[in-house]
Amino acid sequence: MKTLWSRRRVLSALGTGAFAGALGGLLTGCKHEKFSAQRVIQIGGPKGEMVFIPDRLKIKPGETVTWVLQSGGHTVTAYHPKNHSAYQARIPNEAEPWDSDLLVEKGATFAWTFDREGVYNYFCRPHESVGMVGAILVGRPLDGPGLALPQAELPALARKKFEELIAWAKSES
Ligand SMILES: [Cu+2]
Repeated sequence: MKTLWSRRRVLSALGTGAFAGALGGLLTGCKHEKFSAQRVIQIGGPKGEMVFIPDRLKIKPGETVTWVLQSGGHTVTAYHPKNHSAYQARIPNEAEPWDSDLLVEKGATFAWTFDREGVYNYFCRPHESVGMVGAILVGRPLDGPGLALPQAELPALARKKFEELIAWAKSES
């Protein structure tokens, strides 16, 4: 029942009733104009593509991003040794890492609130090797692990994607 758990986690993270109403609409598949599209990331493309849409997102400190499963089975996982012992952190120092666990039911959601400024790199556990990765820029692109060039141990397609995402983040300063 990972989906239910995720929804509960999302709802518990909500700050206002208006936002909860908007999210309710989203979860039942309706478009809701009050729901900011800028803070929603689709997981998986309409034809099953292994991508996050958009793959890069700039938000303000304190804002919450909601990922919604559109297709396939995926995770939303921060690069951090707590989530995967093979990895160094690629999120700001002292920021908490997140991991959605596997989402498999269309419409399942995962939400995370970003308090600390900087660049956060994340990936999908099953599909990192095909470059299913993304970046969140919170506030300014402060120097930190998320701006470091990708380590050699990352799969080639993920590394290539991060070179592009890191260049984007730096250009947003
Ligand atoms: Cu995936």
